[in-house]
Parts: sequence; C-alpha cells; structure tokens
Amino acid sequence: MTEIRNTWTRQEIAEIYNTPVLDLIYQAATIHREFHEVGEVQVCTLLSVKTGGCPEDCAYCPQAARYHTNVKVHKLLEVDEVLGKAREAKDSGSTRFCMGAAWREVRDNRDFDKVIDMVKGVNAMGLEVCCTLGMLTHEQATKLKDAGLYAYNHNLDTSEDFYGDIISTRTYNDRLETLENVRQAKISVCSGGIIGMGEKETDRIGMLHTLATLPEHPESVPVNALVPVEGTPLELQEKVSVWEMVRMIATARIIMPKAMVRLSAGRVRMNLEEQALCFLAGANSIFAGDKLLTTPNPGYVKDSEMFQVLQLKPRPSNKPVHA
Ligand code: SAM
Ligand code: DTB
Ligand code: SF4
Repeated sequence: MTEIRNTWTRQEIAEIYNTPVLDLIYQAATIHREFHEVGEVQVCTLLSVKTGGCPEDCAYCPQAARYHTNVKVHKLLEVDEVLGKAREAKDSGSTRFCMGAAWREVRDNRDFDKVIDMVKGVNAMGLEVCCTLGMLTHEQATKLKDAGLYAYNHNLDTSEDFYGDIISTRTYNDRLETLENVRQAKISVCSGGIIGMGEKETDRIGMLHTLATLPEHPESVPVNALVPVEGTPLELQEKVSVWEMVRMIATARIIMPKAMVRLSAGRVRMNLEEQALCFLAGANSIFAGDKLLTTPNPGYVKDSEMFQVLQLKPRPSNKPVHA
C-alpha cells in the first residue's frame, strides 16, 4: 500500500524527477494502477466566459491587456449562452465543465452574480462545475460553494523562486491564500503549472514540492506545456521535449497518487504516441474540444480516434449524476 504523504522533501522529489525515464514511467504506472482505473481518462471542457483585457502581466498569457495579441476582448457571456455550451459539452461526453475569466480577482458585482447563476445551471446538469476566475476571498469562495461549485482552478504555474520572472502583478503568497480560501470552503482544489517558460529543473521540482506539501494535496493537478502566443513575452520559447512532460506527470503521479493529473495545454503539438506516454506516466484527464480558452486544442474527431486506438474509456464523473 502506498501511503499518502505531504512531508516530501525537495531532495526526494528531485530524485524521483531524475530517475531514468523508463523506470520513472514504470513506477508512476504502478502507483497509477493502485489508485485509479487504468485506461480511464476524464474528459473536461473549458469555456472562456470573459476573454482578454486582463490587468495582470503573466508573461505566457494571450489575455493580458498589455500585450498585443490576436485575442478579441469579450465581456462576460450571458448565462443562457454558457448553459448551452455546457449542455453541448455534456452531450459530447465531458463530465467536467470549467469556466475561465480573464480577471485578476473576483469582485462583488453583477458579473459575479451572473457567474453564480452559471455555476447553479451547470451544476444542475450533473456536471462537475469548475471555475477559474483569479483571486478569491473566503466569502466569495463560500458563495461559489453554496451555488454548487465543485472545483476551483488556480495554478501556481511555477516555483516561488521563478514566479517573479513570469508575473509581477501578484505574489506567490496571493496564489497560496486563494488556494487556502478554496480549501476552507470545501471546494475541490485544482492547481498545477506550466513547463517550457524558461524555468530550470529545480523550479519544476520546487512547484511540485509546494503542491505536494500543502496540508492536503490538490484533487487535480494540471500540467500545461506552454502554448507560445505571438505578442506575449514568451512567444519565442522553444517547445519542451515530451520526456519533460512525462517526467512532470510521472513525478506528480508518484508524489500525489490520488490526484487527477491533467494533460492540459500543449496537446496540439503532441502526436498520439507522445500522449500515450503521458497516459502511461499517470495522466488521466484531458481537455476536449477544438479550443482551450483562446488557443487551439485537438478537437473531438482527433480525440475520439485517440481513444479508439489507445482503447481509453472516458472516466465517469467524480460526483453523482442527478440530471
Ligand atoms: N485569470 C485567472 C488566473 O490567472 O488564475 C484564470 C484564467 S488563466 C488563463 C488560467 C491558467 O491558464 C493560468 O494559470 C495558466 O496556467 C494557463 N495558461 C494561460 N496561458 C497559457 C499558455 N499560453 N500556455 C499554457 N498555459 C496557459
Ligand atoms: C489549466 O491549467 N489549463 C487550462 C485550465 N487550467 C484553465 C487553461 C489553458 C489555457 C491555455 C491558453 C489559452 O487557451 O488561452
Ligand atoms: Fe490574467 Fe489569468 Fe491571463 Fe494572468 S493568466 S493575464 S491573471 S487571464
């Protein structure tokens, strides 16, 4: 029996991360089998409910107002439109629906009231409803929970050391505080990061260390490969090798065995074999549909082909369906 620990040291995590890669995959696959149904992959759908014009300066992000990207600014969508998209996502096999807003933080205004209605509506469809809206206070987290929010995504993105090189408009501690507010409101925590931003291996290990030593592990850990977007400071970053994705995923799987590890942004630049390695290394969730928030994603046709070839099964929802 593998024990769940939040006492990992950096040294231990570094040793796991640097294990010869085939052995690392084997170890991760073994732990994956102990905690999860092999071959089951959760299918989630993302929707950008408020796009662009964000005051933050996240160097990777096409939605930051200060960079000149091709993203078209759009105010908060109407509740009915969002519920229509959630219904489509459910009909195409998604069990989780995540609404993203290009906000620095949630404000207590009419827009937040609308998001609350979106959460209620999506929850009533029996989907795991998730939001990613920036920083949250304890009260706002409680309001979202009362509306039926299942999970909240708030990424650490990288290590505390490297954070200032990527974002200057908020601190690592701001991030951790929101995660604590979410946890206290008894909302499921989704938090991970991005590789390929110019960080060192020690930054990747540092981020995994912070996540794995939280009082409780996040239930969901997204691993994103940077999608370089023209106009952002990171537009010219080189693509990371699949082995780096595999090492991140496998290490996350070994140190946080129960978590859903999400193979998130970056799949458009991975072939089927590369994605298969990620599933073998312990990834058990993807985002479906031809768009993430603003950037392209493989789309249903390619993914259903992948599910067929790899004989993957969509993972049932983590919450009881009642609609
Ligand atoms: N504004 C909110 C926030 O920052 O928490 C929510 C939306 S934000 C777009 C959600 C996450 O998307 C970021 O934390 C980051 O990890 C990821 N992301 C944004 N742009 C990305 C990119 N170009 N490549 C990979 N991941 C990206
Ligand atoms: C996460 O870690 N990845 C998703 C989700 N959480 C919100 C977002 C990826 C965004 C990629 C860039 C874009 O499409 O705008
Ligand atoms: Fe804004 Fe979020 Fe993009 Fe940062 S990642 S610029 S906070 S939308």
